[in-house]
Amino acid sequence: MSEAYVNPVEKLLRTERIPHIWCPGCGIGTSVNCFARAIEKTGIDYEHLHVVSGIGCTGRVAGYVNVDSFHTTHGRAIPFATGLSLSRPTSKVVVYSGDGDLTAIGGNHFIHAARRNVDMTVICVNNLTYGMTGGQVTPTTPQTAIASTMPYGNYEAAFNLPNLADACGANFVARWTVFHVRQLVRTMTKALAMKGFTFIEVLAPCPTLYQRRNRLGDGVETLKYYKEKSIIQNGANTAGVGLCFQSEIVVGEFVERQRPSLREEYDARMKAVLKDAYVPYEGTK
Ligand SMILES: Cc1ncc(C[n+]2csc(CCOP(=O)(O)OP(=O)(O)O)c2C)c(N)n1
Ligand code: SF4
Repeated sequence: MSEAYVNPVEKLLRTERIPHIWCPGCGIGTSVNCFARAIEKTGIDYEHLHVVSGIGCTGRVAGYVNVDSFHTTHGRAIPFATGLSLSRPTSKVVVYSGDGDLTAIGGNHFIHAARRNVDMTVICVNNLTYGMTGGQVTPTTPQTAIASTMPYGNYEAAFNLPNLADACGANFVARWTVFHVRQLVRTMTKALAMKGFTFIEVLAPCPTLYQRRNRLGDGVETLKYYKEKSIIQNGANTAGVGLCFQSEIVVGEFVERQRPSLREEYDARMKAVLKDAYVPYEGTK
């Protein structure tokens, strides 16, 4: 008798919570599939993996992954994760967040965690809009794009998220779209194994609120756009990877550096001042 087919990511999902809330063609689920595969590749002990989300459609990820996870308040995934990371030195902490959650209400936390190089991997599903609350403009909505709060087209300058993370000193910065599933798994695997603040932007369609309002078709149309307009440029200068409406998309692993993490800086400073009296915190097993 042939063996029953088992979905390789199934054990990383809380299947009892499925069906999930995401719309057909939404890119968040694809990113989670890649994340689950990356977790498998790293071989991380699930006991030592914590996923933290804020609020929004992407914020639901914490509820669907079958590891220790936390659904926190809007914009506050990073401060929550910072405490967790400092108190669990042997664990890997992942923040899974939407662009609005992470860089609008959560923007200050994002830049300071990158500056301090806190040990965490931040995965930002960037669908260029507030999905859950009705398609309002976010700090990443490209100029001229229509949003529910920008009916005549957005006139605000957008954040270039890889450049923001890079400028703040993040140890690792990358961007892929949900079309680039193999590359995304590889990059997630790498980031999960690194120390310090590692950041991955994942461009994903929101067919219900962004694509429809901008007459860009469904999720498949968006994947075709990602396929045709993406240029892979590993090591690209992040200053040049900003997004314009329906423009070319530069993707790849842009930054990799070995700056000491916040914990390493703390230990080094305390050791320098207190000498043998200082006992580094090893955490609880
Ligand atoms: C303090 C506070 N302000 C506003 C909200 C409403 N709110 C819930 S989700 C959300 C936006 C989420 O957008 P994004 O992070 O881009 O995620 P997406 O839904 O697109 O995945 C907002 C404004 C809230 N829950 N709490
Ligand atoms: S509203 Fe947009 S982001 Fe939210 S589940 Fe639907 S397609 Fe995805």
